[in-house]
Amino acid sequence: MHDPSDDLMWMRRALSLAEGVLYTTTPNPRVGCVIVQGGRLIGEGATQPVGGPHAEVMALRDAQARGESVAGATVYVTLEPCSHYGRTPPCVDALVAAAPARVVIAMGDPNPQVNGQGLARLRAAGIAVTAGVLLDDALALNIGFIARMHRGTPWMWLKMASSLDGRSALPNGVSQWITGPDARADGHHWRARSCAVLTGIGTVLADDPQMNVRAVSTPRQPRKILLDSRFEVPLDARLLDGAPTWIFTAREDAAKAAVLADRGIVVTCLPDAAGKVDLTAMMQWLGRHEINEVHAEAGEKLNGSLLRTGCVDELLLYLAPMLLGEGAAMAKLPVLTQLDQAQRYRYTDVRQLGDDLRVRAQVEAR
Ligand code: AOF
Ligand code: ZN
Repeated sequence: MHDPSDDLMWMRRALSLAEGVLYTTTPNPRVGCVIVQGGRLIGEGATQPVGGPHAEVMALRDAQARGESVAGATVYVTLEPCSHYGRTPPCVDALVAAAPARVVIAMGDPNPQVNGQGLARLRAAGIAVTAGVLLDDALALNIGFIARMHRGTPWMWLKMASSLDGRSALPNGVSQWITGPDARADGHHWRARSCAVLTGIGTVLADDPQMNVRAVSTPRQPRKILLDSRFEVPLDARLLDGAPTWIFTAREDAAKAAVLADRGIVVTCLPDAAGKVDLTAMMQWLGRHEINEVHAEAGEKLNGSLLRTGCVDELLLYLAPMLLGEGAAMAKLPVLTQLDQAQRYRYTDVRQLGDDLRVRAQVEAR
């Protein structure tokens, strides 16, 4: 018989391997795999950057390199092994060939090309399967991949920094720095794990930000997304350097788009009835282009639009222990007349980072 506490211990290790590739696997999910023979770890691995081997193949290779046989072993993997030919061949084929006695997974693969077939193929080959070990941790690790597979759009978190009274800038525009270095570094961790960092033209014109990852080390810079309804972006904006940028506009300017295209910048015109960028259409466009997680960081106007249109799944709030009185709000939202009109959130995590608080909250279904 298997000891459930062993299953938890090895799955925890597989999850931490997946955590170790948090910044690098997009658009693929982060997956970790551990192979155990007679209570001894004989191989482990994690998903390689897109087009490279999956976690299971890395772990099987690791076992082989150590001269270990996987026959009769237990394989712990944080996601159901794939059963399809994508950019790489099916992991179930490699597993069946290696003949472990048992495969333990945390969560099924929501990819419709897999979706249970991986487990079915393992069982058909006589391999025992246990599913659902540390399921919630596995779900959190790939929240964007799951959202894209289920609903076709990415998971978006909106990062905002403010005083305790919710002010994100002084009336004269000064906003650097409300929160301290620990909160800023944490913000860069969230940028680094995202597939794309999104901001608006207001922020570009006011601050000329780079919108890249600097405070944490990463081999991959996220893509950048600029929302620019009137297509006003200056050609020397710092955001346009570095990782490739996608610009969404509501105004055609073929000549300017051509100049940007030469620099690898894709401009897409997606106007709504009011002459702004159609944010719902943009989210669908991003889903079709394999964006799992969007880190949004903008000014009060775009923040308000993203919230109002239901693009935002999660708030990532950094709260500095100060009061500013007057100043810009975190987000410009319509005036309400009754409390039950307010969008509600559920706190998922609260912690102190340096002098500041970080509050995470997920949107409640309305
Ligand atoms: C696994 N192990 O480590 C990952 C899996 O194009 P491919 O061949 O890289 O396949 C990508 C799909 O494979 C992805 O959409 C998801 O369904 C699954 N990811 N599967 O067995 C892994 N990253
Ligand atoms: Zn695979």
